[in-house]
Amino acid sequence: MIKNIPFSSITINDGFWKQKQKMVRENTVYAVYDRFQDTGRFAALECKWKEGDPDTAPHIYWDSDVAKWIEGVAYLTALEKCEELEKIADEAIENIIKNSDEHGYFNSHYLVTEQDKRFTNRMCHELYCAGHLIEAAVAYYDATGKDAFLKAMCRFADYIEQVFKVENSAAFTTPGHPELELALVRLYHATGEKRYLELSKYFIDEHGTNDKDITPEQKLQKDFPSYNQDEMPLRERVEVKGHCVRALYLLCGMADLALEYEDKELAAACERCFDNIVYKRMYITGGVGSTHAGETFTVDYHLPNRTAYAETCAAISLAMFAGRMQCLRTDGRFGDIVERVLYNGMLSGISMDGRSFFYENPLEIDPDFNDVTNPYWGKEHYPITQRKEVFDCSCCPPNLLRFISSVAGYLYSCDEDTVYIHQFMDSETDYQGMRITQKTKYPSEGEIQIHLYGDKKYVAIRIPGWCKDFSLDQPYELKDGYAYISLHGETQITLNLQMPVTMLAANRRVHDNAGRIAVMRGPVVYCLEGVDNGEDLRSIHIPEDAEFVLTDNEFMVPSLQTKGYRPAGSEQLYLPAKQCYEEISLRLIPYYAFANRGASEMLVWILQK
Ligand code: FUB
Ligand code: ZN
Repeated sequence: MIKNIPFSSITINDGFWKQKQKMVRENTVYAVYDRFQDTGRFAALECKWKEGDPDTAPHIYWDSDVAKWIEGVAYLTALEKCEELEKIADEAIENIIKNSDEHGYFNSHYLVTEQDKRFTNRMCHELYCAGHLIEAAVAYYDATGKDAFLKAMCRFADYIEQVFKVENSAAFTTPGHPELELALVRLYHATGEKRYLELSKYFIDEHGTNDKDITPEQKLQKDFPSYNQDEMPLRERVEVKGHCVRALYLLCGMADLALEYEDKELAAACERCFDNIVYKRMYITGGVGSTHAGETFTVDYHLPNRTAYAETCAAISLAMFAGRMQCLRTDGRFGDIVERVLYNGMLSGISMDGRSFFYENPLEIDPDFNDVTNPYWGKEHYPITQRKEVFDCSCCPPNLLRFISSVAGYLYSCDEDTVYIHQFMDSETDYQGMRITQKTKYPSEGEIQIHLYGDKKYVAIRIPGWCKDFSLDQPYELKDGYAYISLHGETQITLNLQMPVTMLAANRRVHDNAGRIAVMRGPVVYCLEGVDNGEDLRSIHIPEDAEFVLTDNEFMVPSLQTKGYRPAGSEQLYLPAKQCYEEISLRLIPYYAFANRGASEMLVWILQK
């Protein structure tokens, strides 16, 4: 069985991800803590709120926000202890344990508002919050050896098993927001208790089969069952639908169980959904979610740029899913998607200083249009144009914290014969007698010096799908996107990935992008910003023979300079198609860096002349 090498066995030494991890350690973890303090998320764990109190009751998913923050602290602690953060986490954990009821149940909303309403409303996130608390408890135990939180979450999981699997006494059968499924697999790995794996399998097997899970009102809403992927048993799925984060956390649980039970049917359903996403429902940035209405997928090739939803959590959950797929079957396509998310659709969700965030990640911004209001129903929905420090639904900031802190977990997998190199980061790894070192300036440069020591027979290095020209200084065999090299003791390998600037077109069915190109270099998607290139970016053309020059490194990877053409200004609303164009110099920056210099137009898909 292929297993990922844990991030805690890997030290990121330098370069891109060293800086990003420094950012989350020094800024993000405290910025998110401060906002969660301000909004009462930590105080809610004390379960002291009562009817009539001035502040609002703890929200139904605040526990998940704090749980992801604790999980992020656990990952930072695993890499390098921090007394201050551990003290805060310990206090929060103490409150969770102290306020759990006699069954082991914890929920800072239901325990103080609707004691008798627990497990009566599938859409109120109880099992979702339980899942994130379980993940946090596992991570905290792995990082610190402190097992009180883990033991408390085992009691909670036992209670959930009793209510949902043994008694079947809840008002619903399966989680209304998947997350618990993947969390129970982690709890099984942490405790060795197979019944947690079996409880996860119970939820996956039951999902989409119980009429009890759809309320009469929901049945009246067209296609509502697809919102939480309830239309059919999961093994029959051929496409993704509904709420993106729900769908992707569910697919993570499905992939986990396909691996644990060698369930080929489940694995095939995962791969069909992966293909549907990657070939028909994903933005070039790795973002998913084509509408704010329901935060959902829509239909094939519907990928509007200005109203893209592309929630940060959805990008993160896509990388989590793809990371699991590479354990089910070795194919470079999965690592390609992890990489696309890493350097684009996830990273755009956090500012360069790590203190503010996007929930929605559009591919085009024009501030003039973002405030279009309608006298009848108010403001048309457009994503915000500047990052915020906290949201009413603040799921993305702590998700970014935990994801970036543990990003090294996407580097390597291994089985008995082979070590798989999926991603490129300047790092060193010491795991079960294997030592792997990477020296690289990736993604700014395509050279990776790899040094291996250990008893594996082969190393398989992912050759990114975007790379059309590479060199290796060792004999290799290319298979499914990986270069396989035989190992004989210590081995030094130099991989050179040529990364010319390339212009990509979208499938003709993606109507928003007709006649337009997007610019990439290596795994990084680029964009134009008004702050560099003036107004009305959508009318700028780039010639198909454009030459690009690498310029500054203001945003960690090279910015690009090229020639563009802007149509001569006109006050006419409609005018002769044959226009005069003025030649202009254009600056392109990495998409992840947009909106760090004030409100500005932004454009990924640029007209091609
Ligand atoms: O549902 C609460 C949060 O909203 C979850 O983290 C995600 O589903 C996000 O869409
Ligand atoms: Zn989110």
